[in-house]
This record gives sequence, structure tokens and C-alpha cells, in this order.
Amino acid sequence: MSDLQKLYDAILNGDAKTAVAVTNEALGEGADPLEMVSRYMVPAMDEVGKRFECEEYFVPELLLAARAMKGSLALIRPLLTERGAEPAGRVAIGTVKGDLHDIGKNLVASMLEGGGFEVIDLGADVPPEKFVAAVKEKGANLVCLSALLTVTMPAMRTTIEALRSAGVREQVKVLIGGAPVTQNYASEIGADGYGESATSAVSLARQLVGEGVAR
Ligand code: B12
Repeated sequence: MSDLQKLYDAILNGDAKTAVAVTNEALGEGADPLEMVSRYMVPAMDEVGKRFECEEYFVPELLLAARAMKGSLALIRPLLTERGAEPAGRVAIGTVKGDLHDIGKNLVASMLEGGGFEVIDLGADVPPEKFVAAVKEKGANLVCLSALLTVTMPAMRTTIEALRSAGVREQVKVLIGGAPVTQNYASEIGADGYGESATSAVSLARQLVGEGVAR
């Protein structure tokens, strides 16, 4: 049986090629995809987050790790669906209108995927109406908003107002984050939660909408 510690190490080291190869080999040998995600891949991303927080890792390492995680997840995701595992929730995530920073948002999206959520990634510079459409047409039950600029933070409020005007605010939870965002701001604009990191995003998302299928 493949040594899944190698999968953990490959993600931690941002080695997408090895992560994909080990994932392929392990799946071929009948490894449990849920266990691979919850025991090796998510903990590897947790460790990446910790190393980033203590300035041992920087943005390039984060991006490489996220890419390795995504490579493995691309192989695992169809199997999770096949075995009928219900997603922990359906998330529409995006960086708000006017803001092009998407590194943190991508990391949050990858972590949520690794945590068993179905993720609809709307990209960066996303106008409020696109979030509304994701809720109405795709049935998202959690909306995650990211902003890195103080001048784009008000677009979070506008997005929440748009959800309200469209009559869908009550059927979704709204989680916000990004370097300049705070819990106070979340309370002020009527968001349901604020997360300061990609790892906290997963536990908060679980608290807000789901039980979690991957742990
Ligand atoms: C990389 C970068 C860029 C890149 C972005 C590339 C990309 N594809 O993302 C480029 C070069 C394009 C860029 C452009 C600009 N940038 Co810039 N940029 C940065 C920089 C250096 C790093 C941001 C980053 O990726 N951090 C790493 C990620 C992992 O962290 P994060 O995004 O904070 O995300 C984490 C958490 O916040 C959280 N999180 C994030 N989103 C969410 C969402 C949810 C729901 C949750 C729960 C959690 C969560 O989880 C993430 C992972 O733990 C920051 C400085 C900094 N240290 O933040 C400046 C910074 C954000 N930029 C800044 C500025 C001013 C600009 C420009 C206006 C510069 C200019 N004059 O053109 C433009 C704006 C363009 C635009 N319209 O958006 C300022 C903002 C100042 C302010 N207070 O508003 C900063 C702070 C730099 C500075 N010190 O002045 N930038």
C-alpha cells in the first residue's frame, strides 16, 4: 500500500507532480479517498497555513501547496461524488467587485473543497448580482466574500444588500475574510461570520452550514 505520508509531504512541499502520482497510485490500490483528504491532505494545508503565519512560508509556497492540493483533489473529487457522499454544503466564493486579489480566496476555496464542500468559484472582481445568481440558480447555501483592499470592503456590504433585495438573504449564510477585514466589520455589515485564515474558514463554514463529510 502506498505511503500516504508522501502525499502529506508533497502538498506541504508544493510538489504537485508527486502529489498527483501518489494520489493515483493510492487510489489504484484502493485507498479510501475520504481518509486521504481528511488525514493527509487537509492536515498538510493546515501545516502550510501555520508555516505561513510564522513567516516560514511565503506566498509562493502557499500557491505551490494549493496547486498540489488541487491536483490531488481533481482525482479524488469524482470518487467522492460516486460514493454518494453528500457535500457538507454548497459554497459560492469570490473576491468582491473592484478587487483583483485572489490568492487568499483561492486558498480558502481549496481548503473548503478539501473539507468536503462543493465550491462554486466565481473568481475575482465579482459583482453582487453574480453572487445572487449563484444562490438562486446553483443553490449555494454559503456565500464567501474576500476583499484585500480597504476601498473594496464596502462591496461586501453591497453584496449582502443585493442578497437581501433579491429575497435570498435568509436562505444563505455569509462568511467574509481578507487581510483588512475584521469581526467588527462583519457584525457591522450583517455578515454571519468572519474568518481570518483559510483554515478557520473551514471550521466556520462547518459551524454555519454543515456537519462535514471529510472528517
Ligand atoms: C499579491 C498582492 C497583489 C497582487 C495580487 C495578485 C493576485 N492574483 O491575487 C497584485 C500585484 C495584482 C496587486 C494589486 C494591487 N494591490 Co496588492 N497586494 C498584494 C499583497 C502583496 C499580498 C496579498 C496576498 O495574496 N496575500 C497572501 C494571501 C494568502 O493572504 P490573504 O489574501 O490575506 O488571505 C488570507 C486571509 O486574509 C483569509 N481570507 C482571504 N479571503 C478570505 C475570504 C473568506 C470568506 C475567509 C473566511 C477568509 C479569507 O484567508 C487567506 C489565507 O489564510 C498585499 C500585501 C499583504 N501582505 O497582504 C498587497 C495589498 C493588499 N495590495 C495593495 C494595493 C494598494 C494594491 C493596488 C491598489 C496597487 C496599485 N497601486 O495598483 C492593486 C489593486 C488591484 C485591484 N484592483 O485589486 C495594498 C492594500 C492597501 C489597502 N489597505 O487597501 C496591500 C495591503 C499592500 C500594501 N501594504 O500597501 N496586489
